[in-house]
Amino acid sequence: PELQFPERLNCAAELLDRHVAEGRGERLCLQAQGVRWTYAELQAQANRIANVLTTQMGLVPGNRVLLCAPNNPMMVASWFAVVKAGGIAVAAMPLLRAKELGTIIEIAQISHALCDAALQTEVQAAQAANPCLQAVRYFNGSGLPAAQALEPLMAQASPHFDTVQTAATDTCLLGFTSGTTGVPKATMHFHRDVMAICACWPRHVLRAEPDDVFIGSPPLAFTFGLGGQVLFPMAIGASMALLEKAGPVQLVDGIEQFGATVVFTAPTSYRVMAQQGERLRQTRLRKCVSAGEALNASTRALWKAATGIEIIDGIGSTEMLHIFISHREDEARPGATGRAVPGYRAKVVDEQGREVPPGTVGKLAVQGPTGCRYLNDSRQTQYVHAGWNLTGDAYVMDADGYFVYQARTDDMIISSGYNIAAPEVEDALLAHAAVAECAVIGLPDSERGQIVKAFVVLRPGFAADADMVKTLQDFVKSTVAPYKYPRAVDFVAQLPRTATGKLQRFRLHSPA
Ligand code: 3UK
Repeated sequence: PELQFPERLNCAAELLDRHVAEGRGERLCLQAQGVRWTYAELQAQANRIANVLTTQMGLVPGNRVLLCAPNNPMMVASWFAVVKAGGIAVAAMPLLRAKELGTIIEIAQISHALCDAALQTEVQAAQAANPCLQAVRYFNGSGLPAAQALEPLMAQASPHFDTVQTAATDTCLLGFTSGTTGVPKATMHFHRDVMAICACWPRHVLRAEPDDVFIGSPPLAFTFGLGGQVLFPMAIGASMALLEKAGPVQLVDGIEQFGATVVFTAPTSYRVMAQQGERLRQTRLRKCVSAGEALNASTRALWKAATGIEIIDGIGSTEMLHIFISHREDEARPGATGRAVPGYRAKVVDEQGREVPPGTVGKLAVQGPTGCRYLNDSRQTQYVHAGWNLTGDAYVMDADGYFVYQARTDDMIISSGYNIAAPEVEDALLAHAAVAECAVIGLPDSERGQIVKAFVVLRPGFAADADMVKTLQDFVKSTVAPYKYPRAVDFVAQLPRTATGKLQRFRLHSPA
């Protein structure tokens, strides 16, 4: 891929202004409930907000701006406004409470905020506790005091704004890690990084067209969602459809209503949506991307049977900004995440950082145009070793360069000397018709060191009793090596997940 960028580069100019300048301003850019914006319209909105930020709110290049909203058009316009003005966009998950917002405001030294009025209570409480946050405006509200509403200022502002000529290596966004463990970390990404992710995975793996309509479930504060639903469609002049609530049901409705052709969501969501296979076959949907968690072979097969579409799996991370191992749908290998994305290199290493032969379990190491840069965080050295990013995942590479996910390195269970990857047992359980969702952990055991314990959410109509435990144990023994079967099984109503839908196995270790 072409990864040479000029010294002066503003990714908002590349993704938004360029289309208007080159005569594509009247193309559809963004749809949402009751909204249809062309590229020119999104640009005008972003420009008005950029003018408000710089002339009314005192923003100067380099300032960090908190963006807090569900996935809606004003969130996208605000993102482009901040980046056009040379600011740094810091998007926060819409469900965060004042205390969590306060942590982000403090770590990122946020000076300005543009937030959805629906989240005003929490943002106001966070602002009261964090004086570095000086100027806040709310959008999408009705009856807000004039001193707080964004739209009245936008109405007076010019729809023209000269995008700030930032350096390619200026930071344009801070992404916070999803917090499966400990205090969140802020990762810094440059204008160049945004263009680099657009030049790698979407061009070589996704291969979407300008007439594609992108849709998805992840919040735009999650770089998986930002890339898949905003940056990638705009890089090719395609369009996005935004959903404020994007559970599996709303997502199927949205695909139908907006004529979406490309969907980004997580494995759990595919499992539920697969029940609507007949309906989905009547839509324009043609490309389905899964990331955030390992995609089980059974979920891939279930989706293909329901819709006829082969899922494009990909592993990415907040630290790397987006996907670095993936595969085209015509090269999918069930059970494998894929191969290194053009532009990236990947290998499996041992504890000493030496590459291990194909077929051996080890730690995943990746290198490419993007990579981990934590903001003021000593944990940088845990992620980056000798120029290689260690993602914290255990992987095996096969002879063809396909990478097969095993577990988070913390989720390898060692029982009586056997290495057991929690996700492999989950995969085996999920293949049973009674299992809706499940999570597997290693439980401390005086005799075996650890034993395999499963938490299972049953599908409606199945009884959570001792017979079911035995049925599931026998089922696992019949499909994977018997020593991997769950010696303990608990039935639960739901599993602990992060705002981005990621399983929090650590919370199952101490069910407080
Ligand atoms: C896990 C996967 C197996 C893996 C992300 C695409 O998930 C994203 O970022 P996060 O920082 O988490 C990173 C970690 O999540 N993971 C993600 N995708 C897969 N494991 N198969 C997968 N396909 O443990 C990784 O280290 O929240 C994903 C694009 C951008 C992202 N930020």
